[in-house]
Amino acid sequence: MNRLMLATAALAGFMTALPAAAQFAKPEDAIKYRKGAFTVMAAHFGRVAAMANGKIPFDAKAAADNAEIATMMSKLPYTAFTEGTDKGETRAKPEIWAENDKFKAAASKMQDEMAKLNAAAKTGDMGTIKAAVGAVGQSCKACHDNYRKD
Ligand code: ASC
Repeated sequence: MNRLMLATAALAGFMTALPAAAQFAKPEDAIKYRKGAFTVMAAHFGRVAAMANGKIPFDAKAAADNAEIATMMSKLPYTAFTEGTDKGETRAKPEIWAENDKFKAAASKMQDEMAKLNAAAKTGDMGTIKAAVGAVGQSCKACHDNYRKD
């Protein structure tokens, strides 16, 4: 391993060990990060949902691949709801910070439903996938209703 690779690996290890707030140099960076994570998650969940709703043809491998990515993405946004990121280019409501335990529970619910969808997608069974897509959609909507400005 050359020195640059060693330095990069050391830096990557250090970065993942940092507390959440320290991952972002500025509040705008955290806002951009979480929006990006939600956007990518929605794109990949949306492909599975489109199959479940008959808008695009069912392709079991594509469903499984997209569900896997959506599941990974579902883990990312929430470290970026740090203090001071309620202002700026964001539709995040103040309730996220005022009732943070409830927000975290709602986030966790979405992550659980997404993990179930991931498992369902691996079965290749459309009925199972359809039910799981519905549950994920509900969990997305619950947070939008309570914690996102229109
Ligand atoms: C999606 C998507 C959302 C949710 C939400 C469900 O496909 O991008 O944000 O489902 O619309 O109500």
